[in-house]
Amino acid sequence: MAMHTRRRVEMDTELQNANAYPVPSGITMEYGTAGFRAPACNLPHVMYRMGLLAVMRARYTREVIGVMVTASHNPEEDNGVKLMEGMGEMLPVSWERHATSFASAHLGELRTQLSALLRDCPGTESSSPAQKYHVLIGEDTRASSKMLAQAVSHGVTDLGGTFKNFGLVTTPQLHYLVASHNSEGLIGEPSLDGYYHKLSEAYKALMAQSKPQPGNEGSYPLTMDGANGVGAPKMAELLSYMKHSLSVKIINNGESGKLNHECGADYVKIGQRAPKGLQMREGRIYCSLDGDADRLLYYFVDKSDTFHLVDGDKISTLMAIFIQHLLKEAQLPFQVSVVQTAYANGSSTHYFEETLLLQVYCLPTGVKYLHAKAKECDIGVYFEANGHGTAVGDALSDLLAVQMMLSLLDLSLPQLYALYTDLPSRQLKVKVMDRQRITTTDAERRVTHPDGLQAAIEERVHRHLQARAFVRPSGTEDMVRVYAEAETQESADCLAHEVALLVHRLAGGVGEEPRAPS
Ligand code: NG1
Ligand code: ZN
Repeated sequence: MAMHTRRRVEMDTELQNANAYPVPSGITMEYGTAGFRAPACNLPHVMYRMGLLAVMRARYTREVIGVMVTASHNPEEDNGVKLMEGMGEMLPVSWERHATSFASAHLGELRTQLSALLRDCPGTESSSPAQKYHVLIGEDTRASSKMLAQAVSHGVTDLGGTFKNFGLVTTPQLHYLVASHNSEGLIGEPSLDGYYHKLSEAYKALMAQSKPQPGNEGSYPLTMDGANGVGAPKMAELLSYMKHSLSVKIINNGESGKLNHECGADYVKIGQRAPKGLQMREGRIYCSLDGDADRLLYYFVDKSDTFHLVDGDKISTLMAIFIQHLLKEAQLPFQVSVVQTAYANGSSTHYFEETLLLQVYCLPTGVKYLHAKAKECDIGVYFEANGHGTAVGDALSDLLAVQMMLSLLDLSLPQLYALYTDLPSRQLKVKVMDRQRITTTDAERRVTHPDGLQAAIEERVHRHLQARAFVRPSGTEDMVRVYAEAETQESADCLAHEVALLVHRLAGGVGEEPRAPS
């Protein structure tokens, strides 16, 4: 009874900021692969509610919870939020539905949902005052991020939680801060200084084992495109810890350009071209981050100025080779497996299976799925083709890892690129009335609804050589994504366009029919 009274008091006297965050009419959102994403103006109420949910989750897990305000590679006008916990993992799938129902709950419903969650919290009755529930907040460089982070903090304090807003951090830096807080410093000092220190010292120690050879990676200067986002200033901070062990020229550092606009990892990957304005030169290597620095891609031009992309698949190739090499040296019998999504280039899958003789798994889009599968393996290597790797996908640590592995294997980026030849591919987007009407199976490689769409896709695929195509609703944009690959670029472009037309016709396309890629 006493327990019941205490809970009621909590619910009745708090939520004093709730009235400042009403749910706008006609807006419903789903907590997807990357949390919530939407135009920033539609998000204040969601942020406030995620502050509340973070405290509930902290209560439930007895751990410090992170809330990152970012929309990653989306345009500057969008924003988003995702929760992270424990050792920096994503919110478990079982709590995503709470996030979804909180996001559109009006005050009365919110109280009911909070009470229901509280009832389910193990050991709530014996817990000490709410002050022990602590939330770490991070923001990207978007103009809206400050105000939205403040809305999160209002949610936290309304439930009696405490928070620390770290301000501008990369998404992976917040993952680190959460994990290091929860491990009481075991994985490093819970501060940005601790993060930089840990990364730079590990890099220096590993690089001390490399014997620079003429013509190896040491002689390829690196230029990094920061997507005009948070990764640029954070890379500059990291470099100040590296002393002379790494030199990187940073472009698109946010001083003049717009976030993710004609630059950044998504622009480079989708368009298979350099960021706008970058004059690439043979003999240099280049890389791009996305807006919150959890994706990394490399690229270079050859003698004839042809652009070549070293994407997430090629980075996982490098990692798998490196780990195999270490296992061989140490004579350890572990099996290395590679976990991919349907977006992995068919040539990479073939190379892993046939040349490196590794087990390959295909999982639905979203690193949380890949991470879960990788944990079942002896050693699991995973990257999405777009350069998002590991559960936190830290582009800064991945950059150090790539530089280190190339150096220790005495391999150049063009040599890594040449290990196998990607099949030409094309990605397109189609706007439909309700993208959730499209359902898929077999790790998103086959459509199950609407009827007839899968058969029509297959019929088109058969018209092309070495071809494959699939469609799925995006979890981060209000779009259906189309992917096609085939023997030639022309064929891949044509197939992607044909499939996009099918989606438009059979799945309720909005506006004009999709145009052929130019
Ligand atoms: P959606 O919008 O669900 O396709 C995109 C990426 C994912 C993942 C998330 C989160 C592609 C095709 N999709 O998801 O791989 O990185 O963003 O950032 O690249
Ligand atoms: Zn990102």
